[in-house]
Amino acid sequence: MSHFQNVNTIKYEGPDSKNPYAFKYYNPSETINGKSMEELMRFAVSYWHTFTAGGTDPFGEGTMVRSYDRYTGMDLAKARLEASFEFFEKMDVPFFCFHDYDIAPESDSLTETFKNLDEIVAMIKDYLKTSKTKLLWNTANMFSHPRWLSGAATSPNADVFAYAAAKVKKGLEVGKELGAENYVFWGGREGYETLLNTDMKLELDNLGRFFHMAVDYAKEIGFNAQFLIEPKPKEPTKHQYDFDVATGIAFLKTYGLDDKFKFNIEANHAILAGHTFEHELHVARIHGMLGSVDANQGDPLLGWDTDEFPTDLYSTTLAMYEILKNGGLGSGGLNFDAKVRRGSFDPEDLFLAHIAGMDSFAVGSRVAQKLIEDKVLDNFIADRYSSFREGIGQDIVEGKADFHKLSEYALKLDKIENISGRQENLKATLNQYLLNVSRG
Ligand code: XUL
Ligand code: CO
Repeated sequence: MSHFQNVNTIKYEGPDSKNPYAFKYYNPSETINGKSMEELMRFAVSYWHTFTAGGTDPFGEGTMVRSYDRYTGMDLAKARLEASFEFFEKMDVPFFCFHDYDIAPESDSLTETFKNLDEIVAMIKDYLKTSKTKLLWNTANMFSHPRWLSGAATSPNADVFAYAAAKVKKGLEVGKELGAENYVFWGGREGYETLLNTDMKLELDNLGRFFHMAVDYAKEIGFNAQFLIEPKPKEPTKHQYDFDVATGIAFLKTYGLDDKFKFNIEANHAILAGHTFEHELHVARIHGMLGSVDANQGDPLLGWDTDEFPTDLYSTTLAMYEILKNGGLGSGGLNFDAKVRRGSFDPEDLFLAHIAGMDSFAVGSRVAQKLIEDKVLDNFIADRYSSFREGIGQDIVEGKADFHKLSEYALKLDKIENISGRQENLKATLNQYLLNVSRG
């Protein structure tokens, strides 16, 4: 049966198209710096927002109207799966992502939970034989069930730690079975509420131990996916341990894990951490740890993780700038960790939302590539730091200066001449590129 009978496969029709069910800017085969848009952006649909979530919020019930609403339990899981592969095909996306809990119902018995999972995983494996859409990453939900109330690998309860290990062990096996290119760790409840009841050192050491066990097990079973940490500063916990990329790097280096992990950076999480999306991408990139992206956007008027579909062209442009400078995302991709608003309850809205996100990133990729080609920012930045390419600056960079030499030099300086940072002009140039380049 068809779950989306009102929608056909979405095609590129160009910027003048008035067809809502067509891409205006995302042209999968168009080349950006030697890669097709499809290969460069590697879009993924997130199973949880698109198929599992029903539109509940803390104040109200779900609003989504879906073809599989009449089912429950495993029947619901199977109907959703059928809908998901129809959706992937019609959206023509190369990837999808899921938590174990999104694809198969959990029960209080771990044995039964794994049995449910195995049944659905076998079905996914069958779909993957003929589907163009592959698994970008999978992960374990270790935050929804009440057992995780004080964390998973950072729980004060060793039984919970063991349970979490069993879930991730299974997740790694599932990832291998389905050919996942990455495995994600988002620290759902890995954080704390108050130091009055928390042994932070033990919790962090345990998290380090947990990640080492995961690395060892993946190696043991020959699962070669890239491991990714997804930072988020708060929500659901008050103090989340993987606060942002910089905190994550410090953690990974402290526990000797920095060569085993990269980051999955989510736009809305960056904002919650008080950063821009591009800041987080940049920090990861300059440390060689930009792995994948959860593409969404927050709302500046709301202080929580609203997970909106990305439509802000400044943000997509500056994000694609970092991604292109990174030489692409390697085994990562742009996963729409984004949900339609409660008022957008039709199944068709799922297509319209993904089109909006994919078109926005397509514009961003074109504009960013042109900015890079024309060396607009590179030249400006090179000039701004030119004092480090000659004289005393070169000595500093080459390690030929110490405080004696620098102080001698400074004492002889008549006056210091700074140059303008030209921020406003650079923003105007960005606007000019956005308006001139976006149409392709
Ligand atoms: C939560 C979030 C998660 C992760 C995967 O804010 O982003 O969905 O992406 O667990
Ligand atoms: Co996410």
